[in-house]
Formats: sequence, C-alpha cells, structure tokens
Amino acid sequence: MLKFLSMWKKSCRFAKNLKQTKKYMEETVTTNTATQAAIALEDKYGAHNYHPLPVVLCRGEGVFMWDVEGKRYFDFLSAYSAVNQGHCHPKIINAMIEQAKTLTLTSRAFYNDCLGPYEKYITEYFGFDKVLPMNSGAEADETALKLTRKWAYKVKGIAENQAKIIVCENNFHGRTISIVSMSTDPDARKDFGPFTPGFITIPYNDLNALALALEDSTVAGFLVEPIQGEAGVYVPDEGYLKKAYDLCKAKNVLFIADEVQTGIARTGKLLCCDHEGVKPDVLILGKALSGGTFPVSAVLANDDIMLTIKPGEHGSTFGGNPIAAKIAMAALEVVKEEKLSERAEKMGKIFRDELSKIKSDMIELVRGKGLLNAIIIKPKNGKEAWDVCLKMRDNGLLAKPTHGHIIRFAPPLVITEEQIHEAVEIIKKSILSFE
Ligand code: IF1
Repeated sequence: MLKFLSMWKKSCRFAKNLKQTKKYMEETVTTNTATQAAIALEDKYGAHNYHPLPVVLCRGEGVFMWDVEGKRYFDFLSAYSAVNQGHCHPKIINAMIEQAKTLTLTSRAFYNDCLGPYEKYITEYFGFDKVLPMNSGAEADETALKLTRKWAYKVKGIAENQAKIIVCENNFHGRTISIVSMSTDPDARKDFGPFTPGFITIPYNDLNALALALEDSTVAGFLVEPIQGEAGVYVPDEGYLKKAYDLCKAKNVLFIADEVQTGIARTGKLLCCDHEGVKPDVLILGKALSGGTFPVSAVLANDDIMLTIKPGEHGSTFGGNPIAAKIAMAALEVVKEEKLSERAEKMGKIFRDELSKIKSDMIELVRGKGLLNAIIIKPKNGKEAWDVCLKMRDNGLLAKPTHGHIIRFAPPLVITEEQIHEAVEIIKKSILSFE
C-alpha cells in the first residue's frame, strides 16, 4: 500500500513536471534556438530548484540587460537588489580586475593588505566598532545568529543552550538548515527537517506579539527585515521598527536587522532602519555590498557583542578575501559618490506616482519604499502575475512574480527620471494588453 502511494505521488510529480515543461515550451515557442538551447541545457544538467522567466541574458550595463538574441531589457529585479549600483559599474569592475591580477585569496590563516583598510572603511561608513566578513547573505544571517547566541551566554548570562531568538512570520533570510528552521514558508521547509530549535515565531508588524514574546527571559535577540522582501515587499507600519527596537532595549535583547535586501540605499536611505532613526545592535548586509559582482556579505556590531566570538569559533575560507574587500569598498564609494540613497528616494516617489496613474483593475495595490516596490495583481481572464511578467519581457522589461500574485519592481538605483517614465510606459502597455 505504502509502495503504491509513493508510486502514485511520483507519477503526480512527473505529471506536474511534464505540465511545467509544456508550459516552458509554449512560453519559448516564439523565441529563437539560441534561447531554447540555453534553457534546454540548464534544464538537462542543472538542478531544478528554480523556475526562471524564459529569457537568456548575456550582457548588462547600468539599468539594462541584453539577451542572446540582442534584445535589450530594463532590469527591474537588479538580481534581488544586488545590482543597486547598476550592471558592470566601471569603478567596481576595475577594482575587481586590478585586485584579481594581484592577489585573490590568502585565507584568514594569514593577514592580507586589503582586509584591514576595508574593515576600517566599512565600520566607519556604517558606524560600528567591528565587522565580520562573510560571502552570502545566508552566511551573514547564520553569523548573526551565532553571534547573538554567544552574546546571550557570555554577556547576558542566559543558561547554556537556552538562548532563543524571536523571528517573524513570512520572513526570508536564506536557505540553510537553520534559516529554513526560522521560516514559515512551506516550500522552504517541507521535507528539510529536522529543524534547528531555539526560535520563537511571531507575526510581523505586531508590537503586542513582540512585547509578549519578550517576556521570556531566555530571549537573546529579535531578527527582523525592515521591509519583508520575499513576503512581497511588505512594508510595516510607520514607527514599528523604532518601537520594536525600544521594546528590545527594555528587555536587554539584541535588535538584529537583516538589511541584506533593504540596505545600501535601496529604500531611499543608506539603511532602511535609518527611516526611523534606529541603529541595530547587529546589522546584516549582503547583495549590493558588491554591486552584484561577487558574493560579499558582512555582519556589523560593536565590541561588546562582536568580541564575544574568539579565534577559531567562526569564519570562512573566502570571507574577507582581497578581491571582496576591494570590491566592497568600491561599491560603497559608488553609493556615496552617486548619491544613490537620494536617487532611490526621489525616483521611487516618481515611480509609485506614475504606477498609481495606470487605470486597470488588475492592479490591486502599489506599495514600497524608495526603489523597492511591488504591485499586487488581481488575475483577469485567467491571466496572472506570471503572464504580466512574460508580456513585460516581450515589451522589454524584466521583473519576477512572487507568491503568484505579486510583482516586485526594483531597478538599479542609477535609473534616470526619463528611464522611469519609459519603464512605466512598458508596464502600463503590458497590463493594459489584458483588458
Ligand atoms: C534566492 C526572495 C529576494 C534576503 C534577505 C538574506 C538573504 C536574502 C532579506 C539570503 C536573499 C534572495 C535570495 C534569492 C531570492 C531572494 C529573494 F525572493 F527570496 F526573497 F531578494 F527577495 N536576507 N534573498 O532577501 O541571501 O544567501 O541568497 O545571498 O533565489 O534564494 P543569499
């Protein structure tokens, strides 16, 4: 019986895959063989852990990307906010090339002449005593969790193995086992258990729930995204972050901000927490720290927290490598030199204003901050967010749906006002084509 059930499940999955493959074929039927060949190759040799929009890109510059057929697109995803400084920013690429020719990796078994200057630069830039360099966002989140636990035992005095960290429903912090242990998304968790204990989950944007959870004296930290990205650019109420921070302070609990997606000018301030004058105890950065050129992430904190981790207790082969150090400095310089926070703030306002002028009942809601925005799509005549994204692709703009009915719009922050208007015209034309 069990065997039959498992065979049945397998055949269902097979049917679902077939259906998806058929959908791919239909989606790509109008495109040429170079596109089809590239997609077929990934399909055959790559794990099927993504469902990309059928477009094969081969070049990027500023706000644009080009596909293998020579067609140009506005990039309205920016690799999930990694490419804030624009594709292939010359200053960042130059820093990368120069360092790549000189010294790439020493490991942290030795000192190198790039890491110190970078550590000085980034800590002064964000106003913290210390930085711990890692590579991916998930690793930086993991680092923040370990750091918070260490602080709980060494400083706060919580009994061994008892420390808890409060997290929010619908969070997204990455893909590792401990991070999916914090997740409430069934796709992220299902069949990946057993999970890491020590997390308390509360609803996002709910101060009462936070206050209640903070009554537990074994709580060491509160980990929060200032805007929930994966949840569909869910912006909390004004004042939420500040009040949450104050509640944490009153209970000697660390306020840990995951600014991997919201940080580095994306939302119209250097950090999203800056909108409410909150300085996190632990700050997590990734993505745009390299301008989308290299995996570079970081955790920042002051000495009382950071120095609880001792030599040998944490690290990574590539974290703080010379190329990453040079790239990150260049990427952060670009943010200042090109006033990207101010740009994101100004362009974001124009973008949301223009979007809300589109008269279509398919647009249920426009929301966001700076240039991290989303629209909620109400399906019409069986057409949903995915179809809108395909249409926008045909019209020269790339964006990706999330949760089936939300489309995220996050162009590189170097976008000009004229380009915003041009992009909105494409979005408008695409949505109105379903009327
Ligand atoms: C994927 C979403 C965005 C993040 C926050 C940590 C990480 C991320 C707040 C981990 C990563 C990504 C990863 C990407 C999809 C994506 C995403 F849709 F899933 F939510 F951006 F909106 N903290 N976000 O958003 O960073 O380890 O990936 O470097 O395909 O998983 P990472």
